[in-house]
Amino acid sequence: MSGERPAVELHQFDSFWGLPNASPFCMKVEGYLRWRRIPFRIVVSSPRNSPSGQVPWVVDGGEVIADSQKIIAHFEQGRTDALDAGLTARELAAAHMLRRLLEFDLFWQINYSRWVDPAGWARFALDIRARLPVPMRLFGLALVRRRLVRTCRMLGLKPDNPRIAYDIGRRHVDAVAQWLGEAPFMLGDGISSVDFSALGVLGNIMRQPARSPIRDHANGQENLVAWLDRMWDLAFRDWSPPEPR
Ligand SMILES: N[C@@H](CCC(=O)N[C@@H](CS)C(=O)NCC(=O)O)C(=O)O
Repeated sequence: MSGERPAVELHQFDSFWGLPNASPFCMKVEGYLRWRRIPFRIVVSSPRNSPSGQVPWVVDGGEVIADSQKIIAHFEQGRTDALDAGLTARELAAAHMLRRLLEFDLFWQINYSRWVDPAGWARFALDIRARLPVPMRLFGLALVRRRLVRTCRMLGLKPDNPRIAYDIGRRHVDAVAQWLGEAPFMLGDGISSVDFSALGVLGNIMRQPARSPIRDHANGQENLVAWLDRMWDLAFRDWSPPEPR
């Protein structure tokens, strides 16, 4: 219809592994757009085509915005009920620290458990190979893996020592669980943007199909399970995994 705002384009990876997205940053933005009921259409894209070199990015009425946090800020701008608007300086500082723990430290636990831990890679490789076009399967995958292994090593997450790597991860999970306590949301009674960071990261850890020490540990925290159920219901209640291709 003329005059109607065109749907936002959400450029991201295709849905994979029974998750809305196997990238926590893509799942964060998709979860946010669904929660806000902002109409969008997914354009399956690769970081190679992104203005920032990473997914996700959105196109909103010709404006291109990359980076999950900037995307949320873009849509929250000017709203009377803007997420995070009522937070104190101390709560904003806590949100910043929590987001860093989730999107840096726990993000690398996700990469470690899928791409680097030999047991995790054996399973993940089977599933990812089956999804990729032949050139990417033959050449690209090994390059991506080599890069992720190198970064994990620098962070002390070594392929030959999963016990130490997951000990580090368990401490991150425990810190998030302790912080949350019995609150309904990460910063207390009200939802805030850091809940969407956590939805992408903890959703990816706790609801991926393959078991891993970090998945099992997080799913052993009752408050995290209840929080994830709550967030999933708010954001992904209407979502169902696409038919296998
Ligand atoms: N700060 C970015 C991080 C996005 C990100 O790391 N995306 C990953 C996929 S999970 C990516 O595109 N990686 C490709 C690369 O860095 O080359 C955000 O919040 O959107």
